[in-house]
Amino acid sequence: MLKLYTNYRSVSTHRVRIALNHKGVPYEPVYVDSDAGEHLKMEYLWLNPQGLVPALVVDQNLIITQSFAILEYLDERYPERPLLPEDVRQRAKIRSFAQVAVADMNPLNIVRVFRYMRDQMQVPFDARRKWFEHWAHKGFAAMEWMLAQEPEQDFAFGMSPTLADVCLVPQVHNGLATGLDLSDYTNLRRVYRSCLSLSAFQAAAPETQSDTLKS
Ligand SMILES: N[C@@H](CCC(=O)N[C@@H](CS)C(=O)NCC(=O)O)C(=O)O
Repeated sequence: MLKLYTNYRSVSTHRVRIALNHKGVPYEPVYVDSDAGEHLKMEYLWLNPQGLVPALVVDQNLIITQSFAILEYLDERYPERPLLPEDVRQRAKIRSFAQVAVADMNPLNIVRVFRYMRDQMQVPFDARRKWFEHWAHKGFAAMEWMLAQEPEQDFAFGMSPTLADVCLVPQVHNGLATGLDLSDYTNLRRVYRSCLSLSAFQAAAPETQSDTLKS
């Protein structure tokens, strides 16, 4: 069975849980407590030398890191309920949209960035919060604009979820959980609501994970 190294707070891992649930692929979660520094221990660095979650262990010869690489692997390996459509132009749009979250929003606003600012640069809390809000809104505003160009449908790019929705939902969840005002992003909120009506998204939510319930 697939093993997913995960933790409830990780936006990147949230994406992977959604995709696994959507595909109906069973997996064993292995919880990595980043507050306790487990992600930086040698035992975990063998799996992901970046010291970041997620890591997906497929078998002893294949460990996949980087959530987007994992998402694409899952979509190719389990083609039922595809997360990318046939149409090559639509695929390009979906990837562009998803990468706003994956490549540009999330990396600027993760724990190691804030720890570095706090511990190595002595950046005070208010300035760190300003940084967080600035880069989050830059990304959300671009995504909102991209969706505004599309016909209004249940999901970001059509009538079923794609990688766009898989990458949007964890980012919006994180924004809401950290007190960002997302009221201006009407299209993003509409798509978020549609996604949350699906069990694949509900079962992937941070608040339903076993490591959340323990802490
Ligand atoms: N580009 C990587 C990013 C992974 C990443 O940033 N993981 C975060 C959680 S979302 C992490 O492990 N953070 C630990 C830290 O910042 O110390 C991916 O998409 O998998």
